[in-house]
Amino acid sequence: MRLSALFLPTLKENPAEAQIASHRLMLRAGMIRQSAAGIYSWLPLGLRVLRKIERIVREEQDAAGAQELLMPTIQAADIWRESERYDAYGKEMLRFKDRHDREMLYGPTNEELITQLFRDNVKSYRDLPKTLYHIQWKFRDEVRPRFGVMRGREFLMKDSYSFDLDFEGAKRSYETMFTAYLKTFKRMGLTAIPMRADSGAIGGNLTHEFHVLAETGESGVFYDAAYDELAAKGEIDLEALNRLYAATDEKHDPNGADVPPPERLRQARGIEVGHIFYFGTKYSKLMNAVVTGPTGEPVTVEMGSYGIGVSRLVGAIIEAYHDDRGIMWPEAVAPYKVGLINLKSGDSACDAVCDDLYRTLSEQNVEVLYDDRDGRAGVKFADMDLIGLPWQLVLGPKGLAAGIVELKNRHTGEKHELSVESALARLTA
Ligand code: 5CA
Repeated sequence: MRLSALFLPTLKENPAEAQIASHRLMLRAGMIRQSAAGIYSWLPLGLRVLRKIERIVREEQDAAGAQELLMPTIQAADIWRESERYDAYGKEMLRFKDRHDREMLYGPTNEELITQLFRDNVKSYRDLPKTLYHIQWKFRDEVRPRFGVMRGREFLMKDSYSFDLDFEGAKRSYETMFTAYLKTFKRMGLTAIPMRADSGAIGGNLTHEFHVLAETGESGVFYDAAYDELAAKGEIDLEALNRLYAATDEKHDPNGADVPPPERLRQARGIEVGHIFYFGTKYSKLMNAVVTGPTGEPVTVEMGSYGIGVSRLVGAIIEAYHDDRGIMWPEAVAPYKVGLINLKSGDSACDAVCDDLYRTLSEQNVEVLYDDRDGRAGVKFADMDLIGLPWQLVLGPKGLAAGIVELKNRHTGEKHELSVESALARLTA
């Protein structure tokens, strides 16, 4: 993409309404614009990141055996009456009537709809287990939408739902998702700490919130230092993890684990990027999701639900990866891998070499944003640092004369002067 053509409305000043870094930077880097409180348009640069996160989430869900479908954003009120949540949900649910005076709502989550789909279409234990998911926009009329996409009213969520014949099966489905979540966040460059959440009676041990550590997180998190060691391994022993102390704000471990000694107690703030939950027959009982079991008896299915805040993750990743000049995208979710800076656009020699680099990289499927604008070098450097592409490839008349380009790593700040060929080799390796 040529920057001269890209719809990228960057801002020089910090917008007054933004209180945290990710919100500020998403506005300044031209990723989003607010359309109403907690409701955003995603501009091209922001949308590319959102899509990359979505793709990682999708790949890991598919790898875990979950199947994608797509449910609508608008739902009928009836099914929410069946589950007895229509009144209980309160003002967070956006309700309205269609032209026939039927009560409708903009879905805040999809337990009801998926349970209806399941009960109308699955009749036998032979069709179990099943885990189904979608990636869809939700609406929750939050009292205090804030921090940009972190707590929006309209937001993109991945939600999966598992259906099993018995508790053992449900536990397996839960553990499969648990592992998939760790892999998912790790691929985005994030360490997400799984914290047992308080679920009341039904969930027991089987509910976790995944928190990305960040100073601006909305939740206080307290956990055993051994968590970090377990999390680093990738494949996590859920039993071992569940024995460790972990608690959110109230400092009370829902599982009753003892508070570790001070030297092993980690205290931080966290952003909840995922939440998984076993809820047994809560919905299947009320909504009559029953299959025929192996001996012909009716079995009410066991369910769980598994959410990831896809749009919130964009903000969470920025909270984890930025400095005072801008964003520092991990490569897996960066909108482009390389920013190519032409220091003297309009100079025929510089243009020729840059155009050539741009073409060669594009042909090799390296995603390049090419700053071909007329303008001062300082502005180009500042914009490139702001939008935070992992690599900057800089070419000016001086370098050109000596046959070299500069390759800068946005994370480390390291700069290398290289021949055009070796810069290309590095970026395409
Ligand atoms: N159906 C369940 C799946 S467990 C559910 O809705 N869970 S949830 O309420 O915890 O939401 C799942 C994830 O969506 C949260 O972990 C969070 O990352 C994200 N999320 C929730 N509310 C918002 C919001 N207002 N703005 C942005 N992301 C949100």
